[in-house]
Amino acid sequence: MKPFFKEINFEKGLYSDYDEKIVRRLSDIQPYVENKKALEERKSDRDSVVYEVLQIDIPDQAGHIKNSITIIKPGVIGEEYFFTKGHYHGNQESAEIYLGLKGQGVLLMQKGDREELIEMEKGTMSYIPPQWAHRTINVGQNDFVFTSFYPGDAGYDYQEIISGGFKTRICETDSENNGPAYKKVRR
Ligand code: PAN
Ligand code: ZN
Repeated sequence: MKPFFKEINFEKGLYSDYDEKIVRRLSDIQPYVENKKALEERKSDRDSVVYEVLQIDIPDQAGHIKNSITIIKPGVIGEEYFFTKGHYHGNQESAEIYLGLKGQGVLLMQKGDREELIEMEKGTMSYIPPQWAHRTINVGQNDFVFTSFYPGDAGYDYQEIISGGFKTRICETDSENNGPAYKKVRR
C-alpha cells in the first residue's frame, strides 16, 4: 500500500476524512448495561447514539498500526455515564495508545483483580499494556473525543466483557457536589 496522511483537526477532534463510521446506539450497548431498569425506561431512545468510531482503511495485519477516532456523546443510563463496550484484544499480547483530543473522559482498565482508572482530556496520552481490558467513559457535558493507535492484528474480544464485565461503573455525582464529576460504583 501507499504511504498517506490525514489531518486531525484538534478544534473539532475529527479527521479531515475517513473511510468508515461505526455508530453504537443504546440498543447496541444493551448487553453491557447493568441497570436494565434504567435501560427499559429509555426504551423509546433505543436509537440514540452513544458513541461513534471513525475508521481509516489500514490492514488488520501484524506489522501495521491502526488508527481511529472515538467520539462518545454526553449522557447517562440511570446514573452511569455513556461508555464504550470495552474489550480485551483478541490477540492478548497487543498494547494500545490513546491520545485525548477533546472533552473529559476516563479510561477504565482491568486485568484479573487489578484495576486502573486514568483521566483523559486534550493532550493526555494513555498506555494500555497487553492483557488489560479497556473501556472509555464520557464524564463531561460535551463530546469526549480521543484517537487510538493499535497493532493491526490486535483484534477484539467483547464476549469476556459481556460475561465477566468490568467490576466498576463510572457514575454521575450530585450536582451539589463541587468535587470530581464522577464516582466509582463497584458491582
Ligand atoms: C478503540 C475502540 C473504540 C470503541 O479504537 O475500539 O474506542 O470501543 P469498543 O471497541 O470497545 O466498542 C480500541 O480500543 N481499539 O482497540
Ligand atoms: Zn483496544
